Amino acid sequence: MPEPDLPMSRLILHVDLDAFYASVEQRDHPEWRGRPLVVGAEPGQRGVVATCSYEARRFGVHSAMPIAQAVRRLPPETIYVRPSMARYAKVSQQVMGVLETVSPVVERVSIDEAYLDVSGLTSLVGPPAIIGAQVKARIRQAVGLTASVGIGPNRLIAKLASDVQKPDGLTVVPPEQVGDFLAPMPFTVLRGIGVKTAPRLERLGVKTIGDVRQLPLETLRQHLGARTGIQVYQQARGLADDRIDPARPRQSISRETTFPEDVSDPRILEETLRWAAQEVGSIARQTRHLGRVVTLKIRFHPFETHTRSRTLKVPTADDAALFGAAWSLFAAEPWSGRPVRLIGLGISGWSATDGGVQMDLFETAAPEPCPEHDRLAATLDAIRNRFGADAIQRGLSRRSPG
Ligand code: DCP
Ligand code: MG
Repeated sequence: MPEPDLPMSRLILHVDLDAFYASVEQRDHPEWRGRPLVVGAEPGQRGVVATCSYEARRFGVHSAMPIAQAVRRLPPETIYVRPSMARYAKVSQQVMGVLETVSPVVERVSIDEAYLDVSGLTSLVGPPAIIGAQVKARIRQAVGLTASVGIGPNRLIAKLASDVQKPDGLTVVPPEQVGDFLAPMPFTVLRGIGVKTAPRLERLGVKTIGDVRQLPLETLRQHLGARTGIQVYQQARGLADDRIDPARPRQSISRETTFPEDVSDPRILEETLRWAAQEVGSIARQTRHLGRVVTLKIRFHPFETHTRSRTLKVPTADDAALFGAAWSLFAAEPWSGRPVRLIGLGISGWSATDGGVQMDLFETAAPEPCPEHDRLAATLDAIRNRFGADAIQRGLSRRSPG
């Protein structure tokens, strides 16, 4: 079968801040710069690392590692701080504001990362490397933080490119270099490869994306199913989604955490789900999605995965409602004490008919049947900025989910 041509037209930029929470802390506390720093649970308490500075990563510490394990690895001069979500959310808003001055087509995908379509900028600004350097410089100027930028013909290439030279990286992958760029990477970075599909490819002797490219489409369809087969076939050739849409209707919005070591402490699971709810809620509000269906995903050692869903009476994008629903799904099962490999939550079941996105609830006064609920959802981020995340969390967690 002939190799398909790569699309020539789009220029997609992915930007991801470096060690985001930790970098904000080092920015605001100059005496902490250049030192290992962990943002997350307090040492001696239960909980996990939210993130850590690159100085701490040298000791093998990373996000979602239990704090006790991190403490064992890190030197005594390490700084430990609790997260200040309000501050990070504010910096995130500032960064997204900067990106909107670069291109009108910005899609925020998490607290510290976004995609931009910069196709139209080459004639105005210059080649992709200049555009990327400008984005980094503007972020640094506005908020004093470094970001890593990847530029390529689509989302997949841009995202992988932003990751290869972290921190403070800038990687441009022109269409004609996409094949060489992907070939040595592990095939697991491709979208759609999960715990079921990865072993199937491994049994075929596949390790890298270059190996995947050696397989005929028919073989991939046979082993992965028709849909995933063709998706993996195309991605291995650098073909992927190149649409950037600030308010893209999505099937679902979700966040999950895979623990480096299995966790059975319910407090760690609770804290991790709270973080996921904050991320999901924040993205849903930003992209104007209200969903009715909250899904809890959990995986026990080694690959036993369960999902449980609950349909809420009132559609929501509210962190506390999301967390409450997911946590009650967890509590309703006889899972207590079992070692958990992965936990996460998602929202779907959008409430409107206009392509899944309901704008009105955010624009106008909150509707029946629960005005208080929707007003709270819409203003949650603003209140967080003023009073701090803890105040909000305590206040909302007393309300009943849904
Ligand atoms: N985060 C978290 N818990 C996780 C993963 C992330 O609380 N399991 C938070 C802390 C991070 C922020 O989200 O600072 C952004 O996540 P990233 O995956 O982008 O990680 P960092 O920005 O910290 O590091 P990197 O330089 O690898 O992007
Ligand atoms: Mg980051």
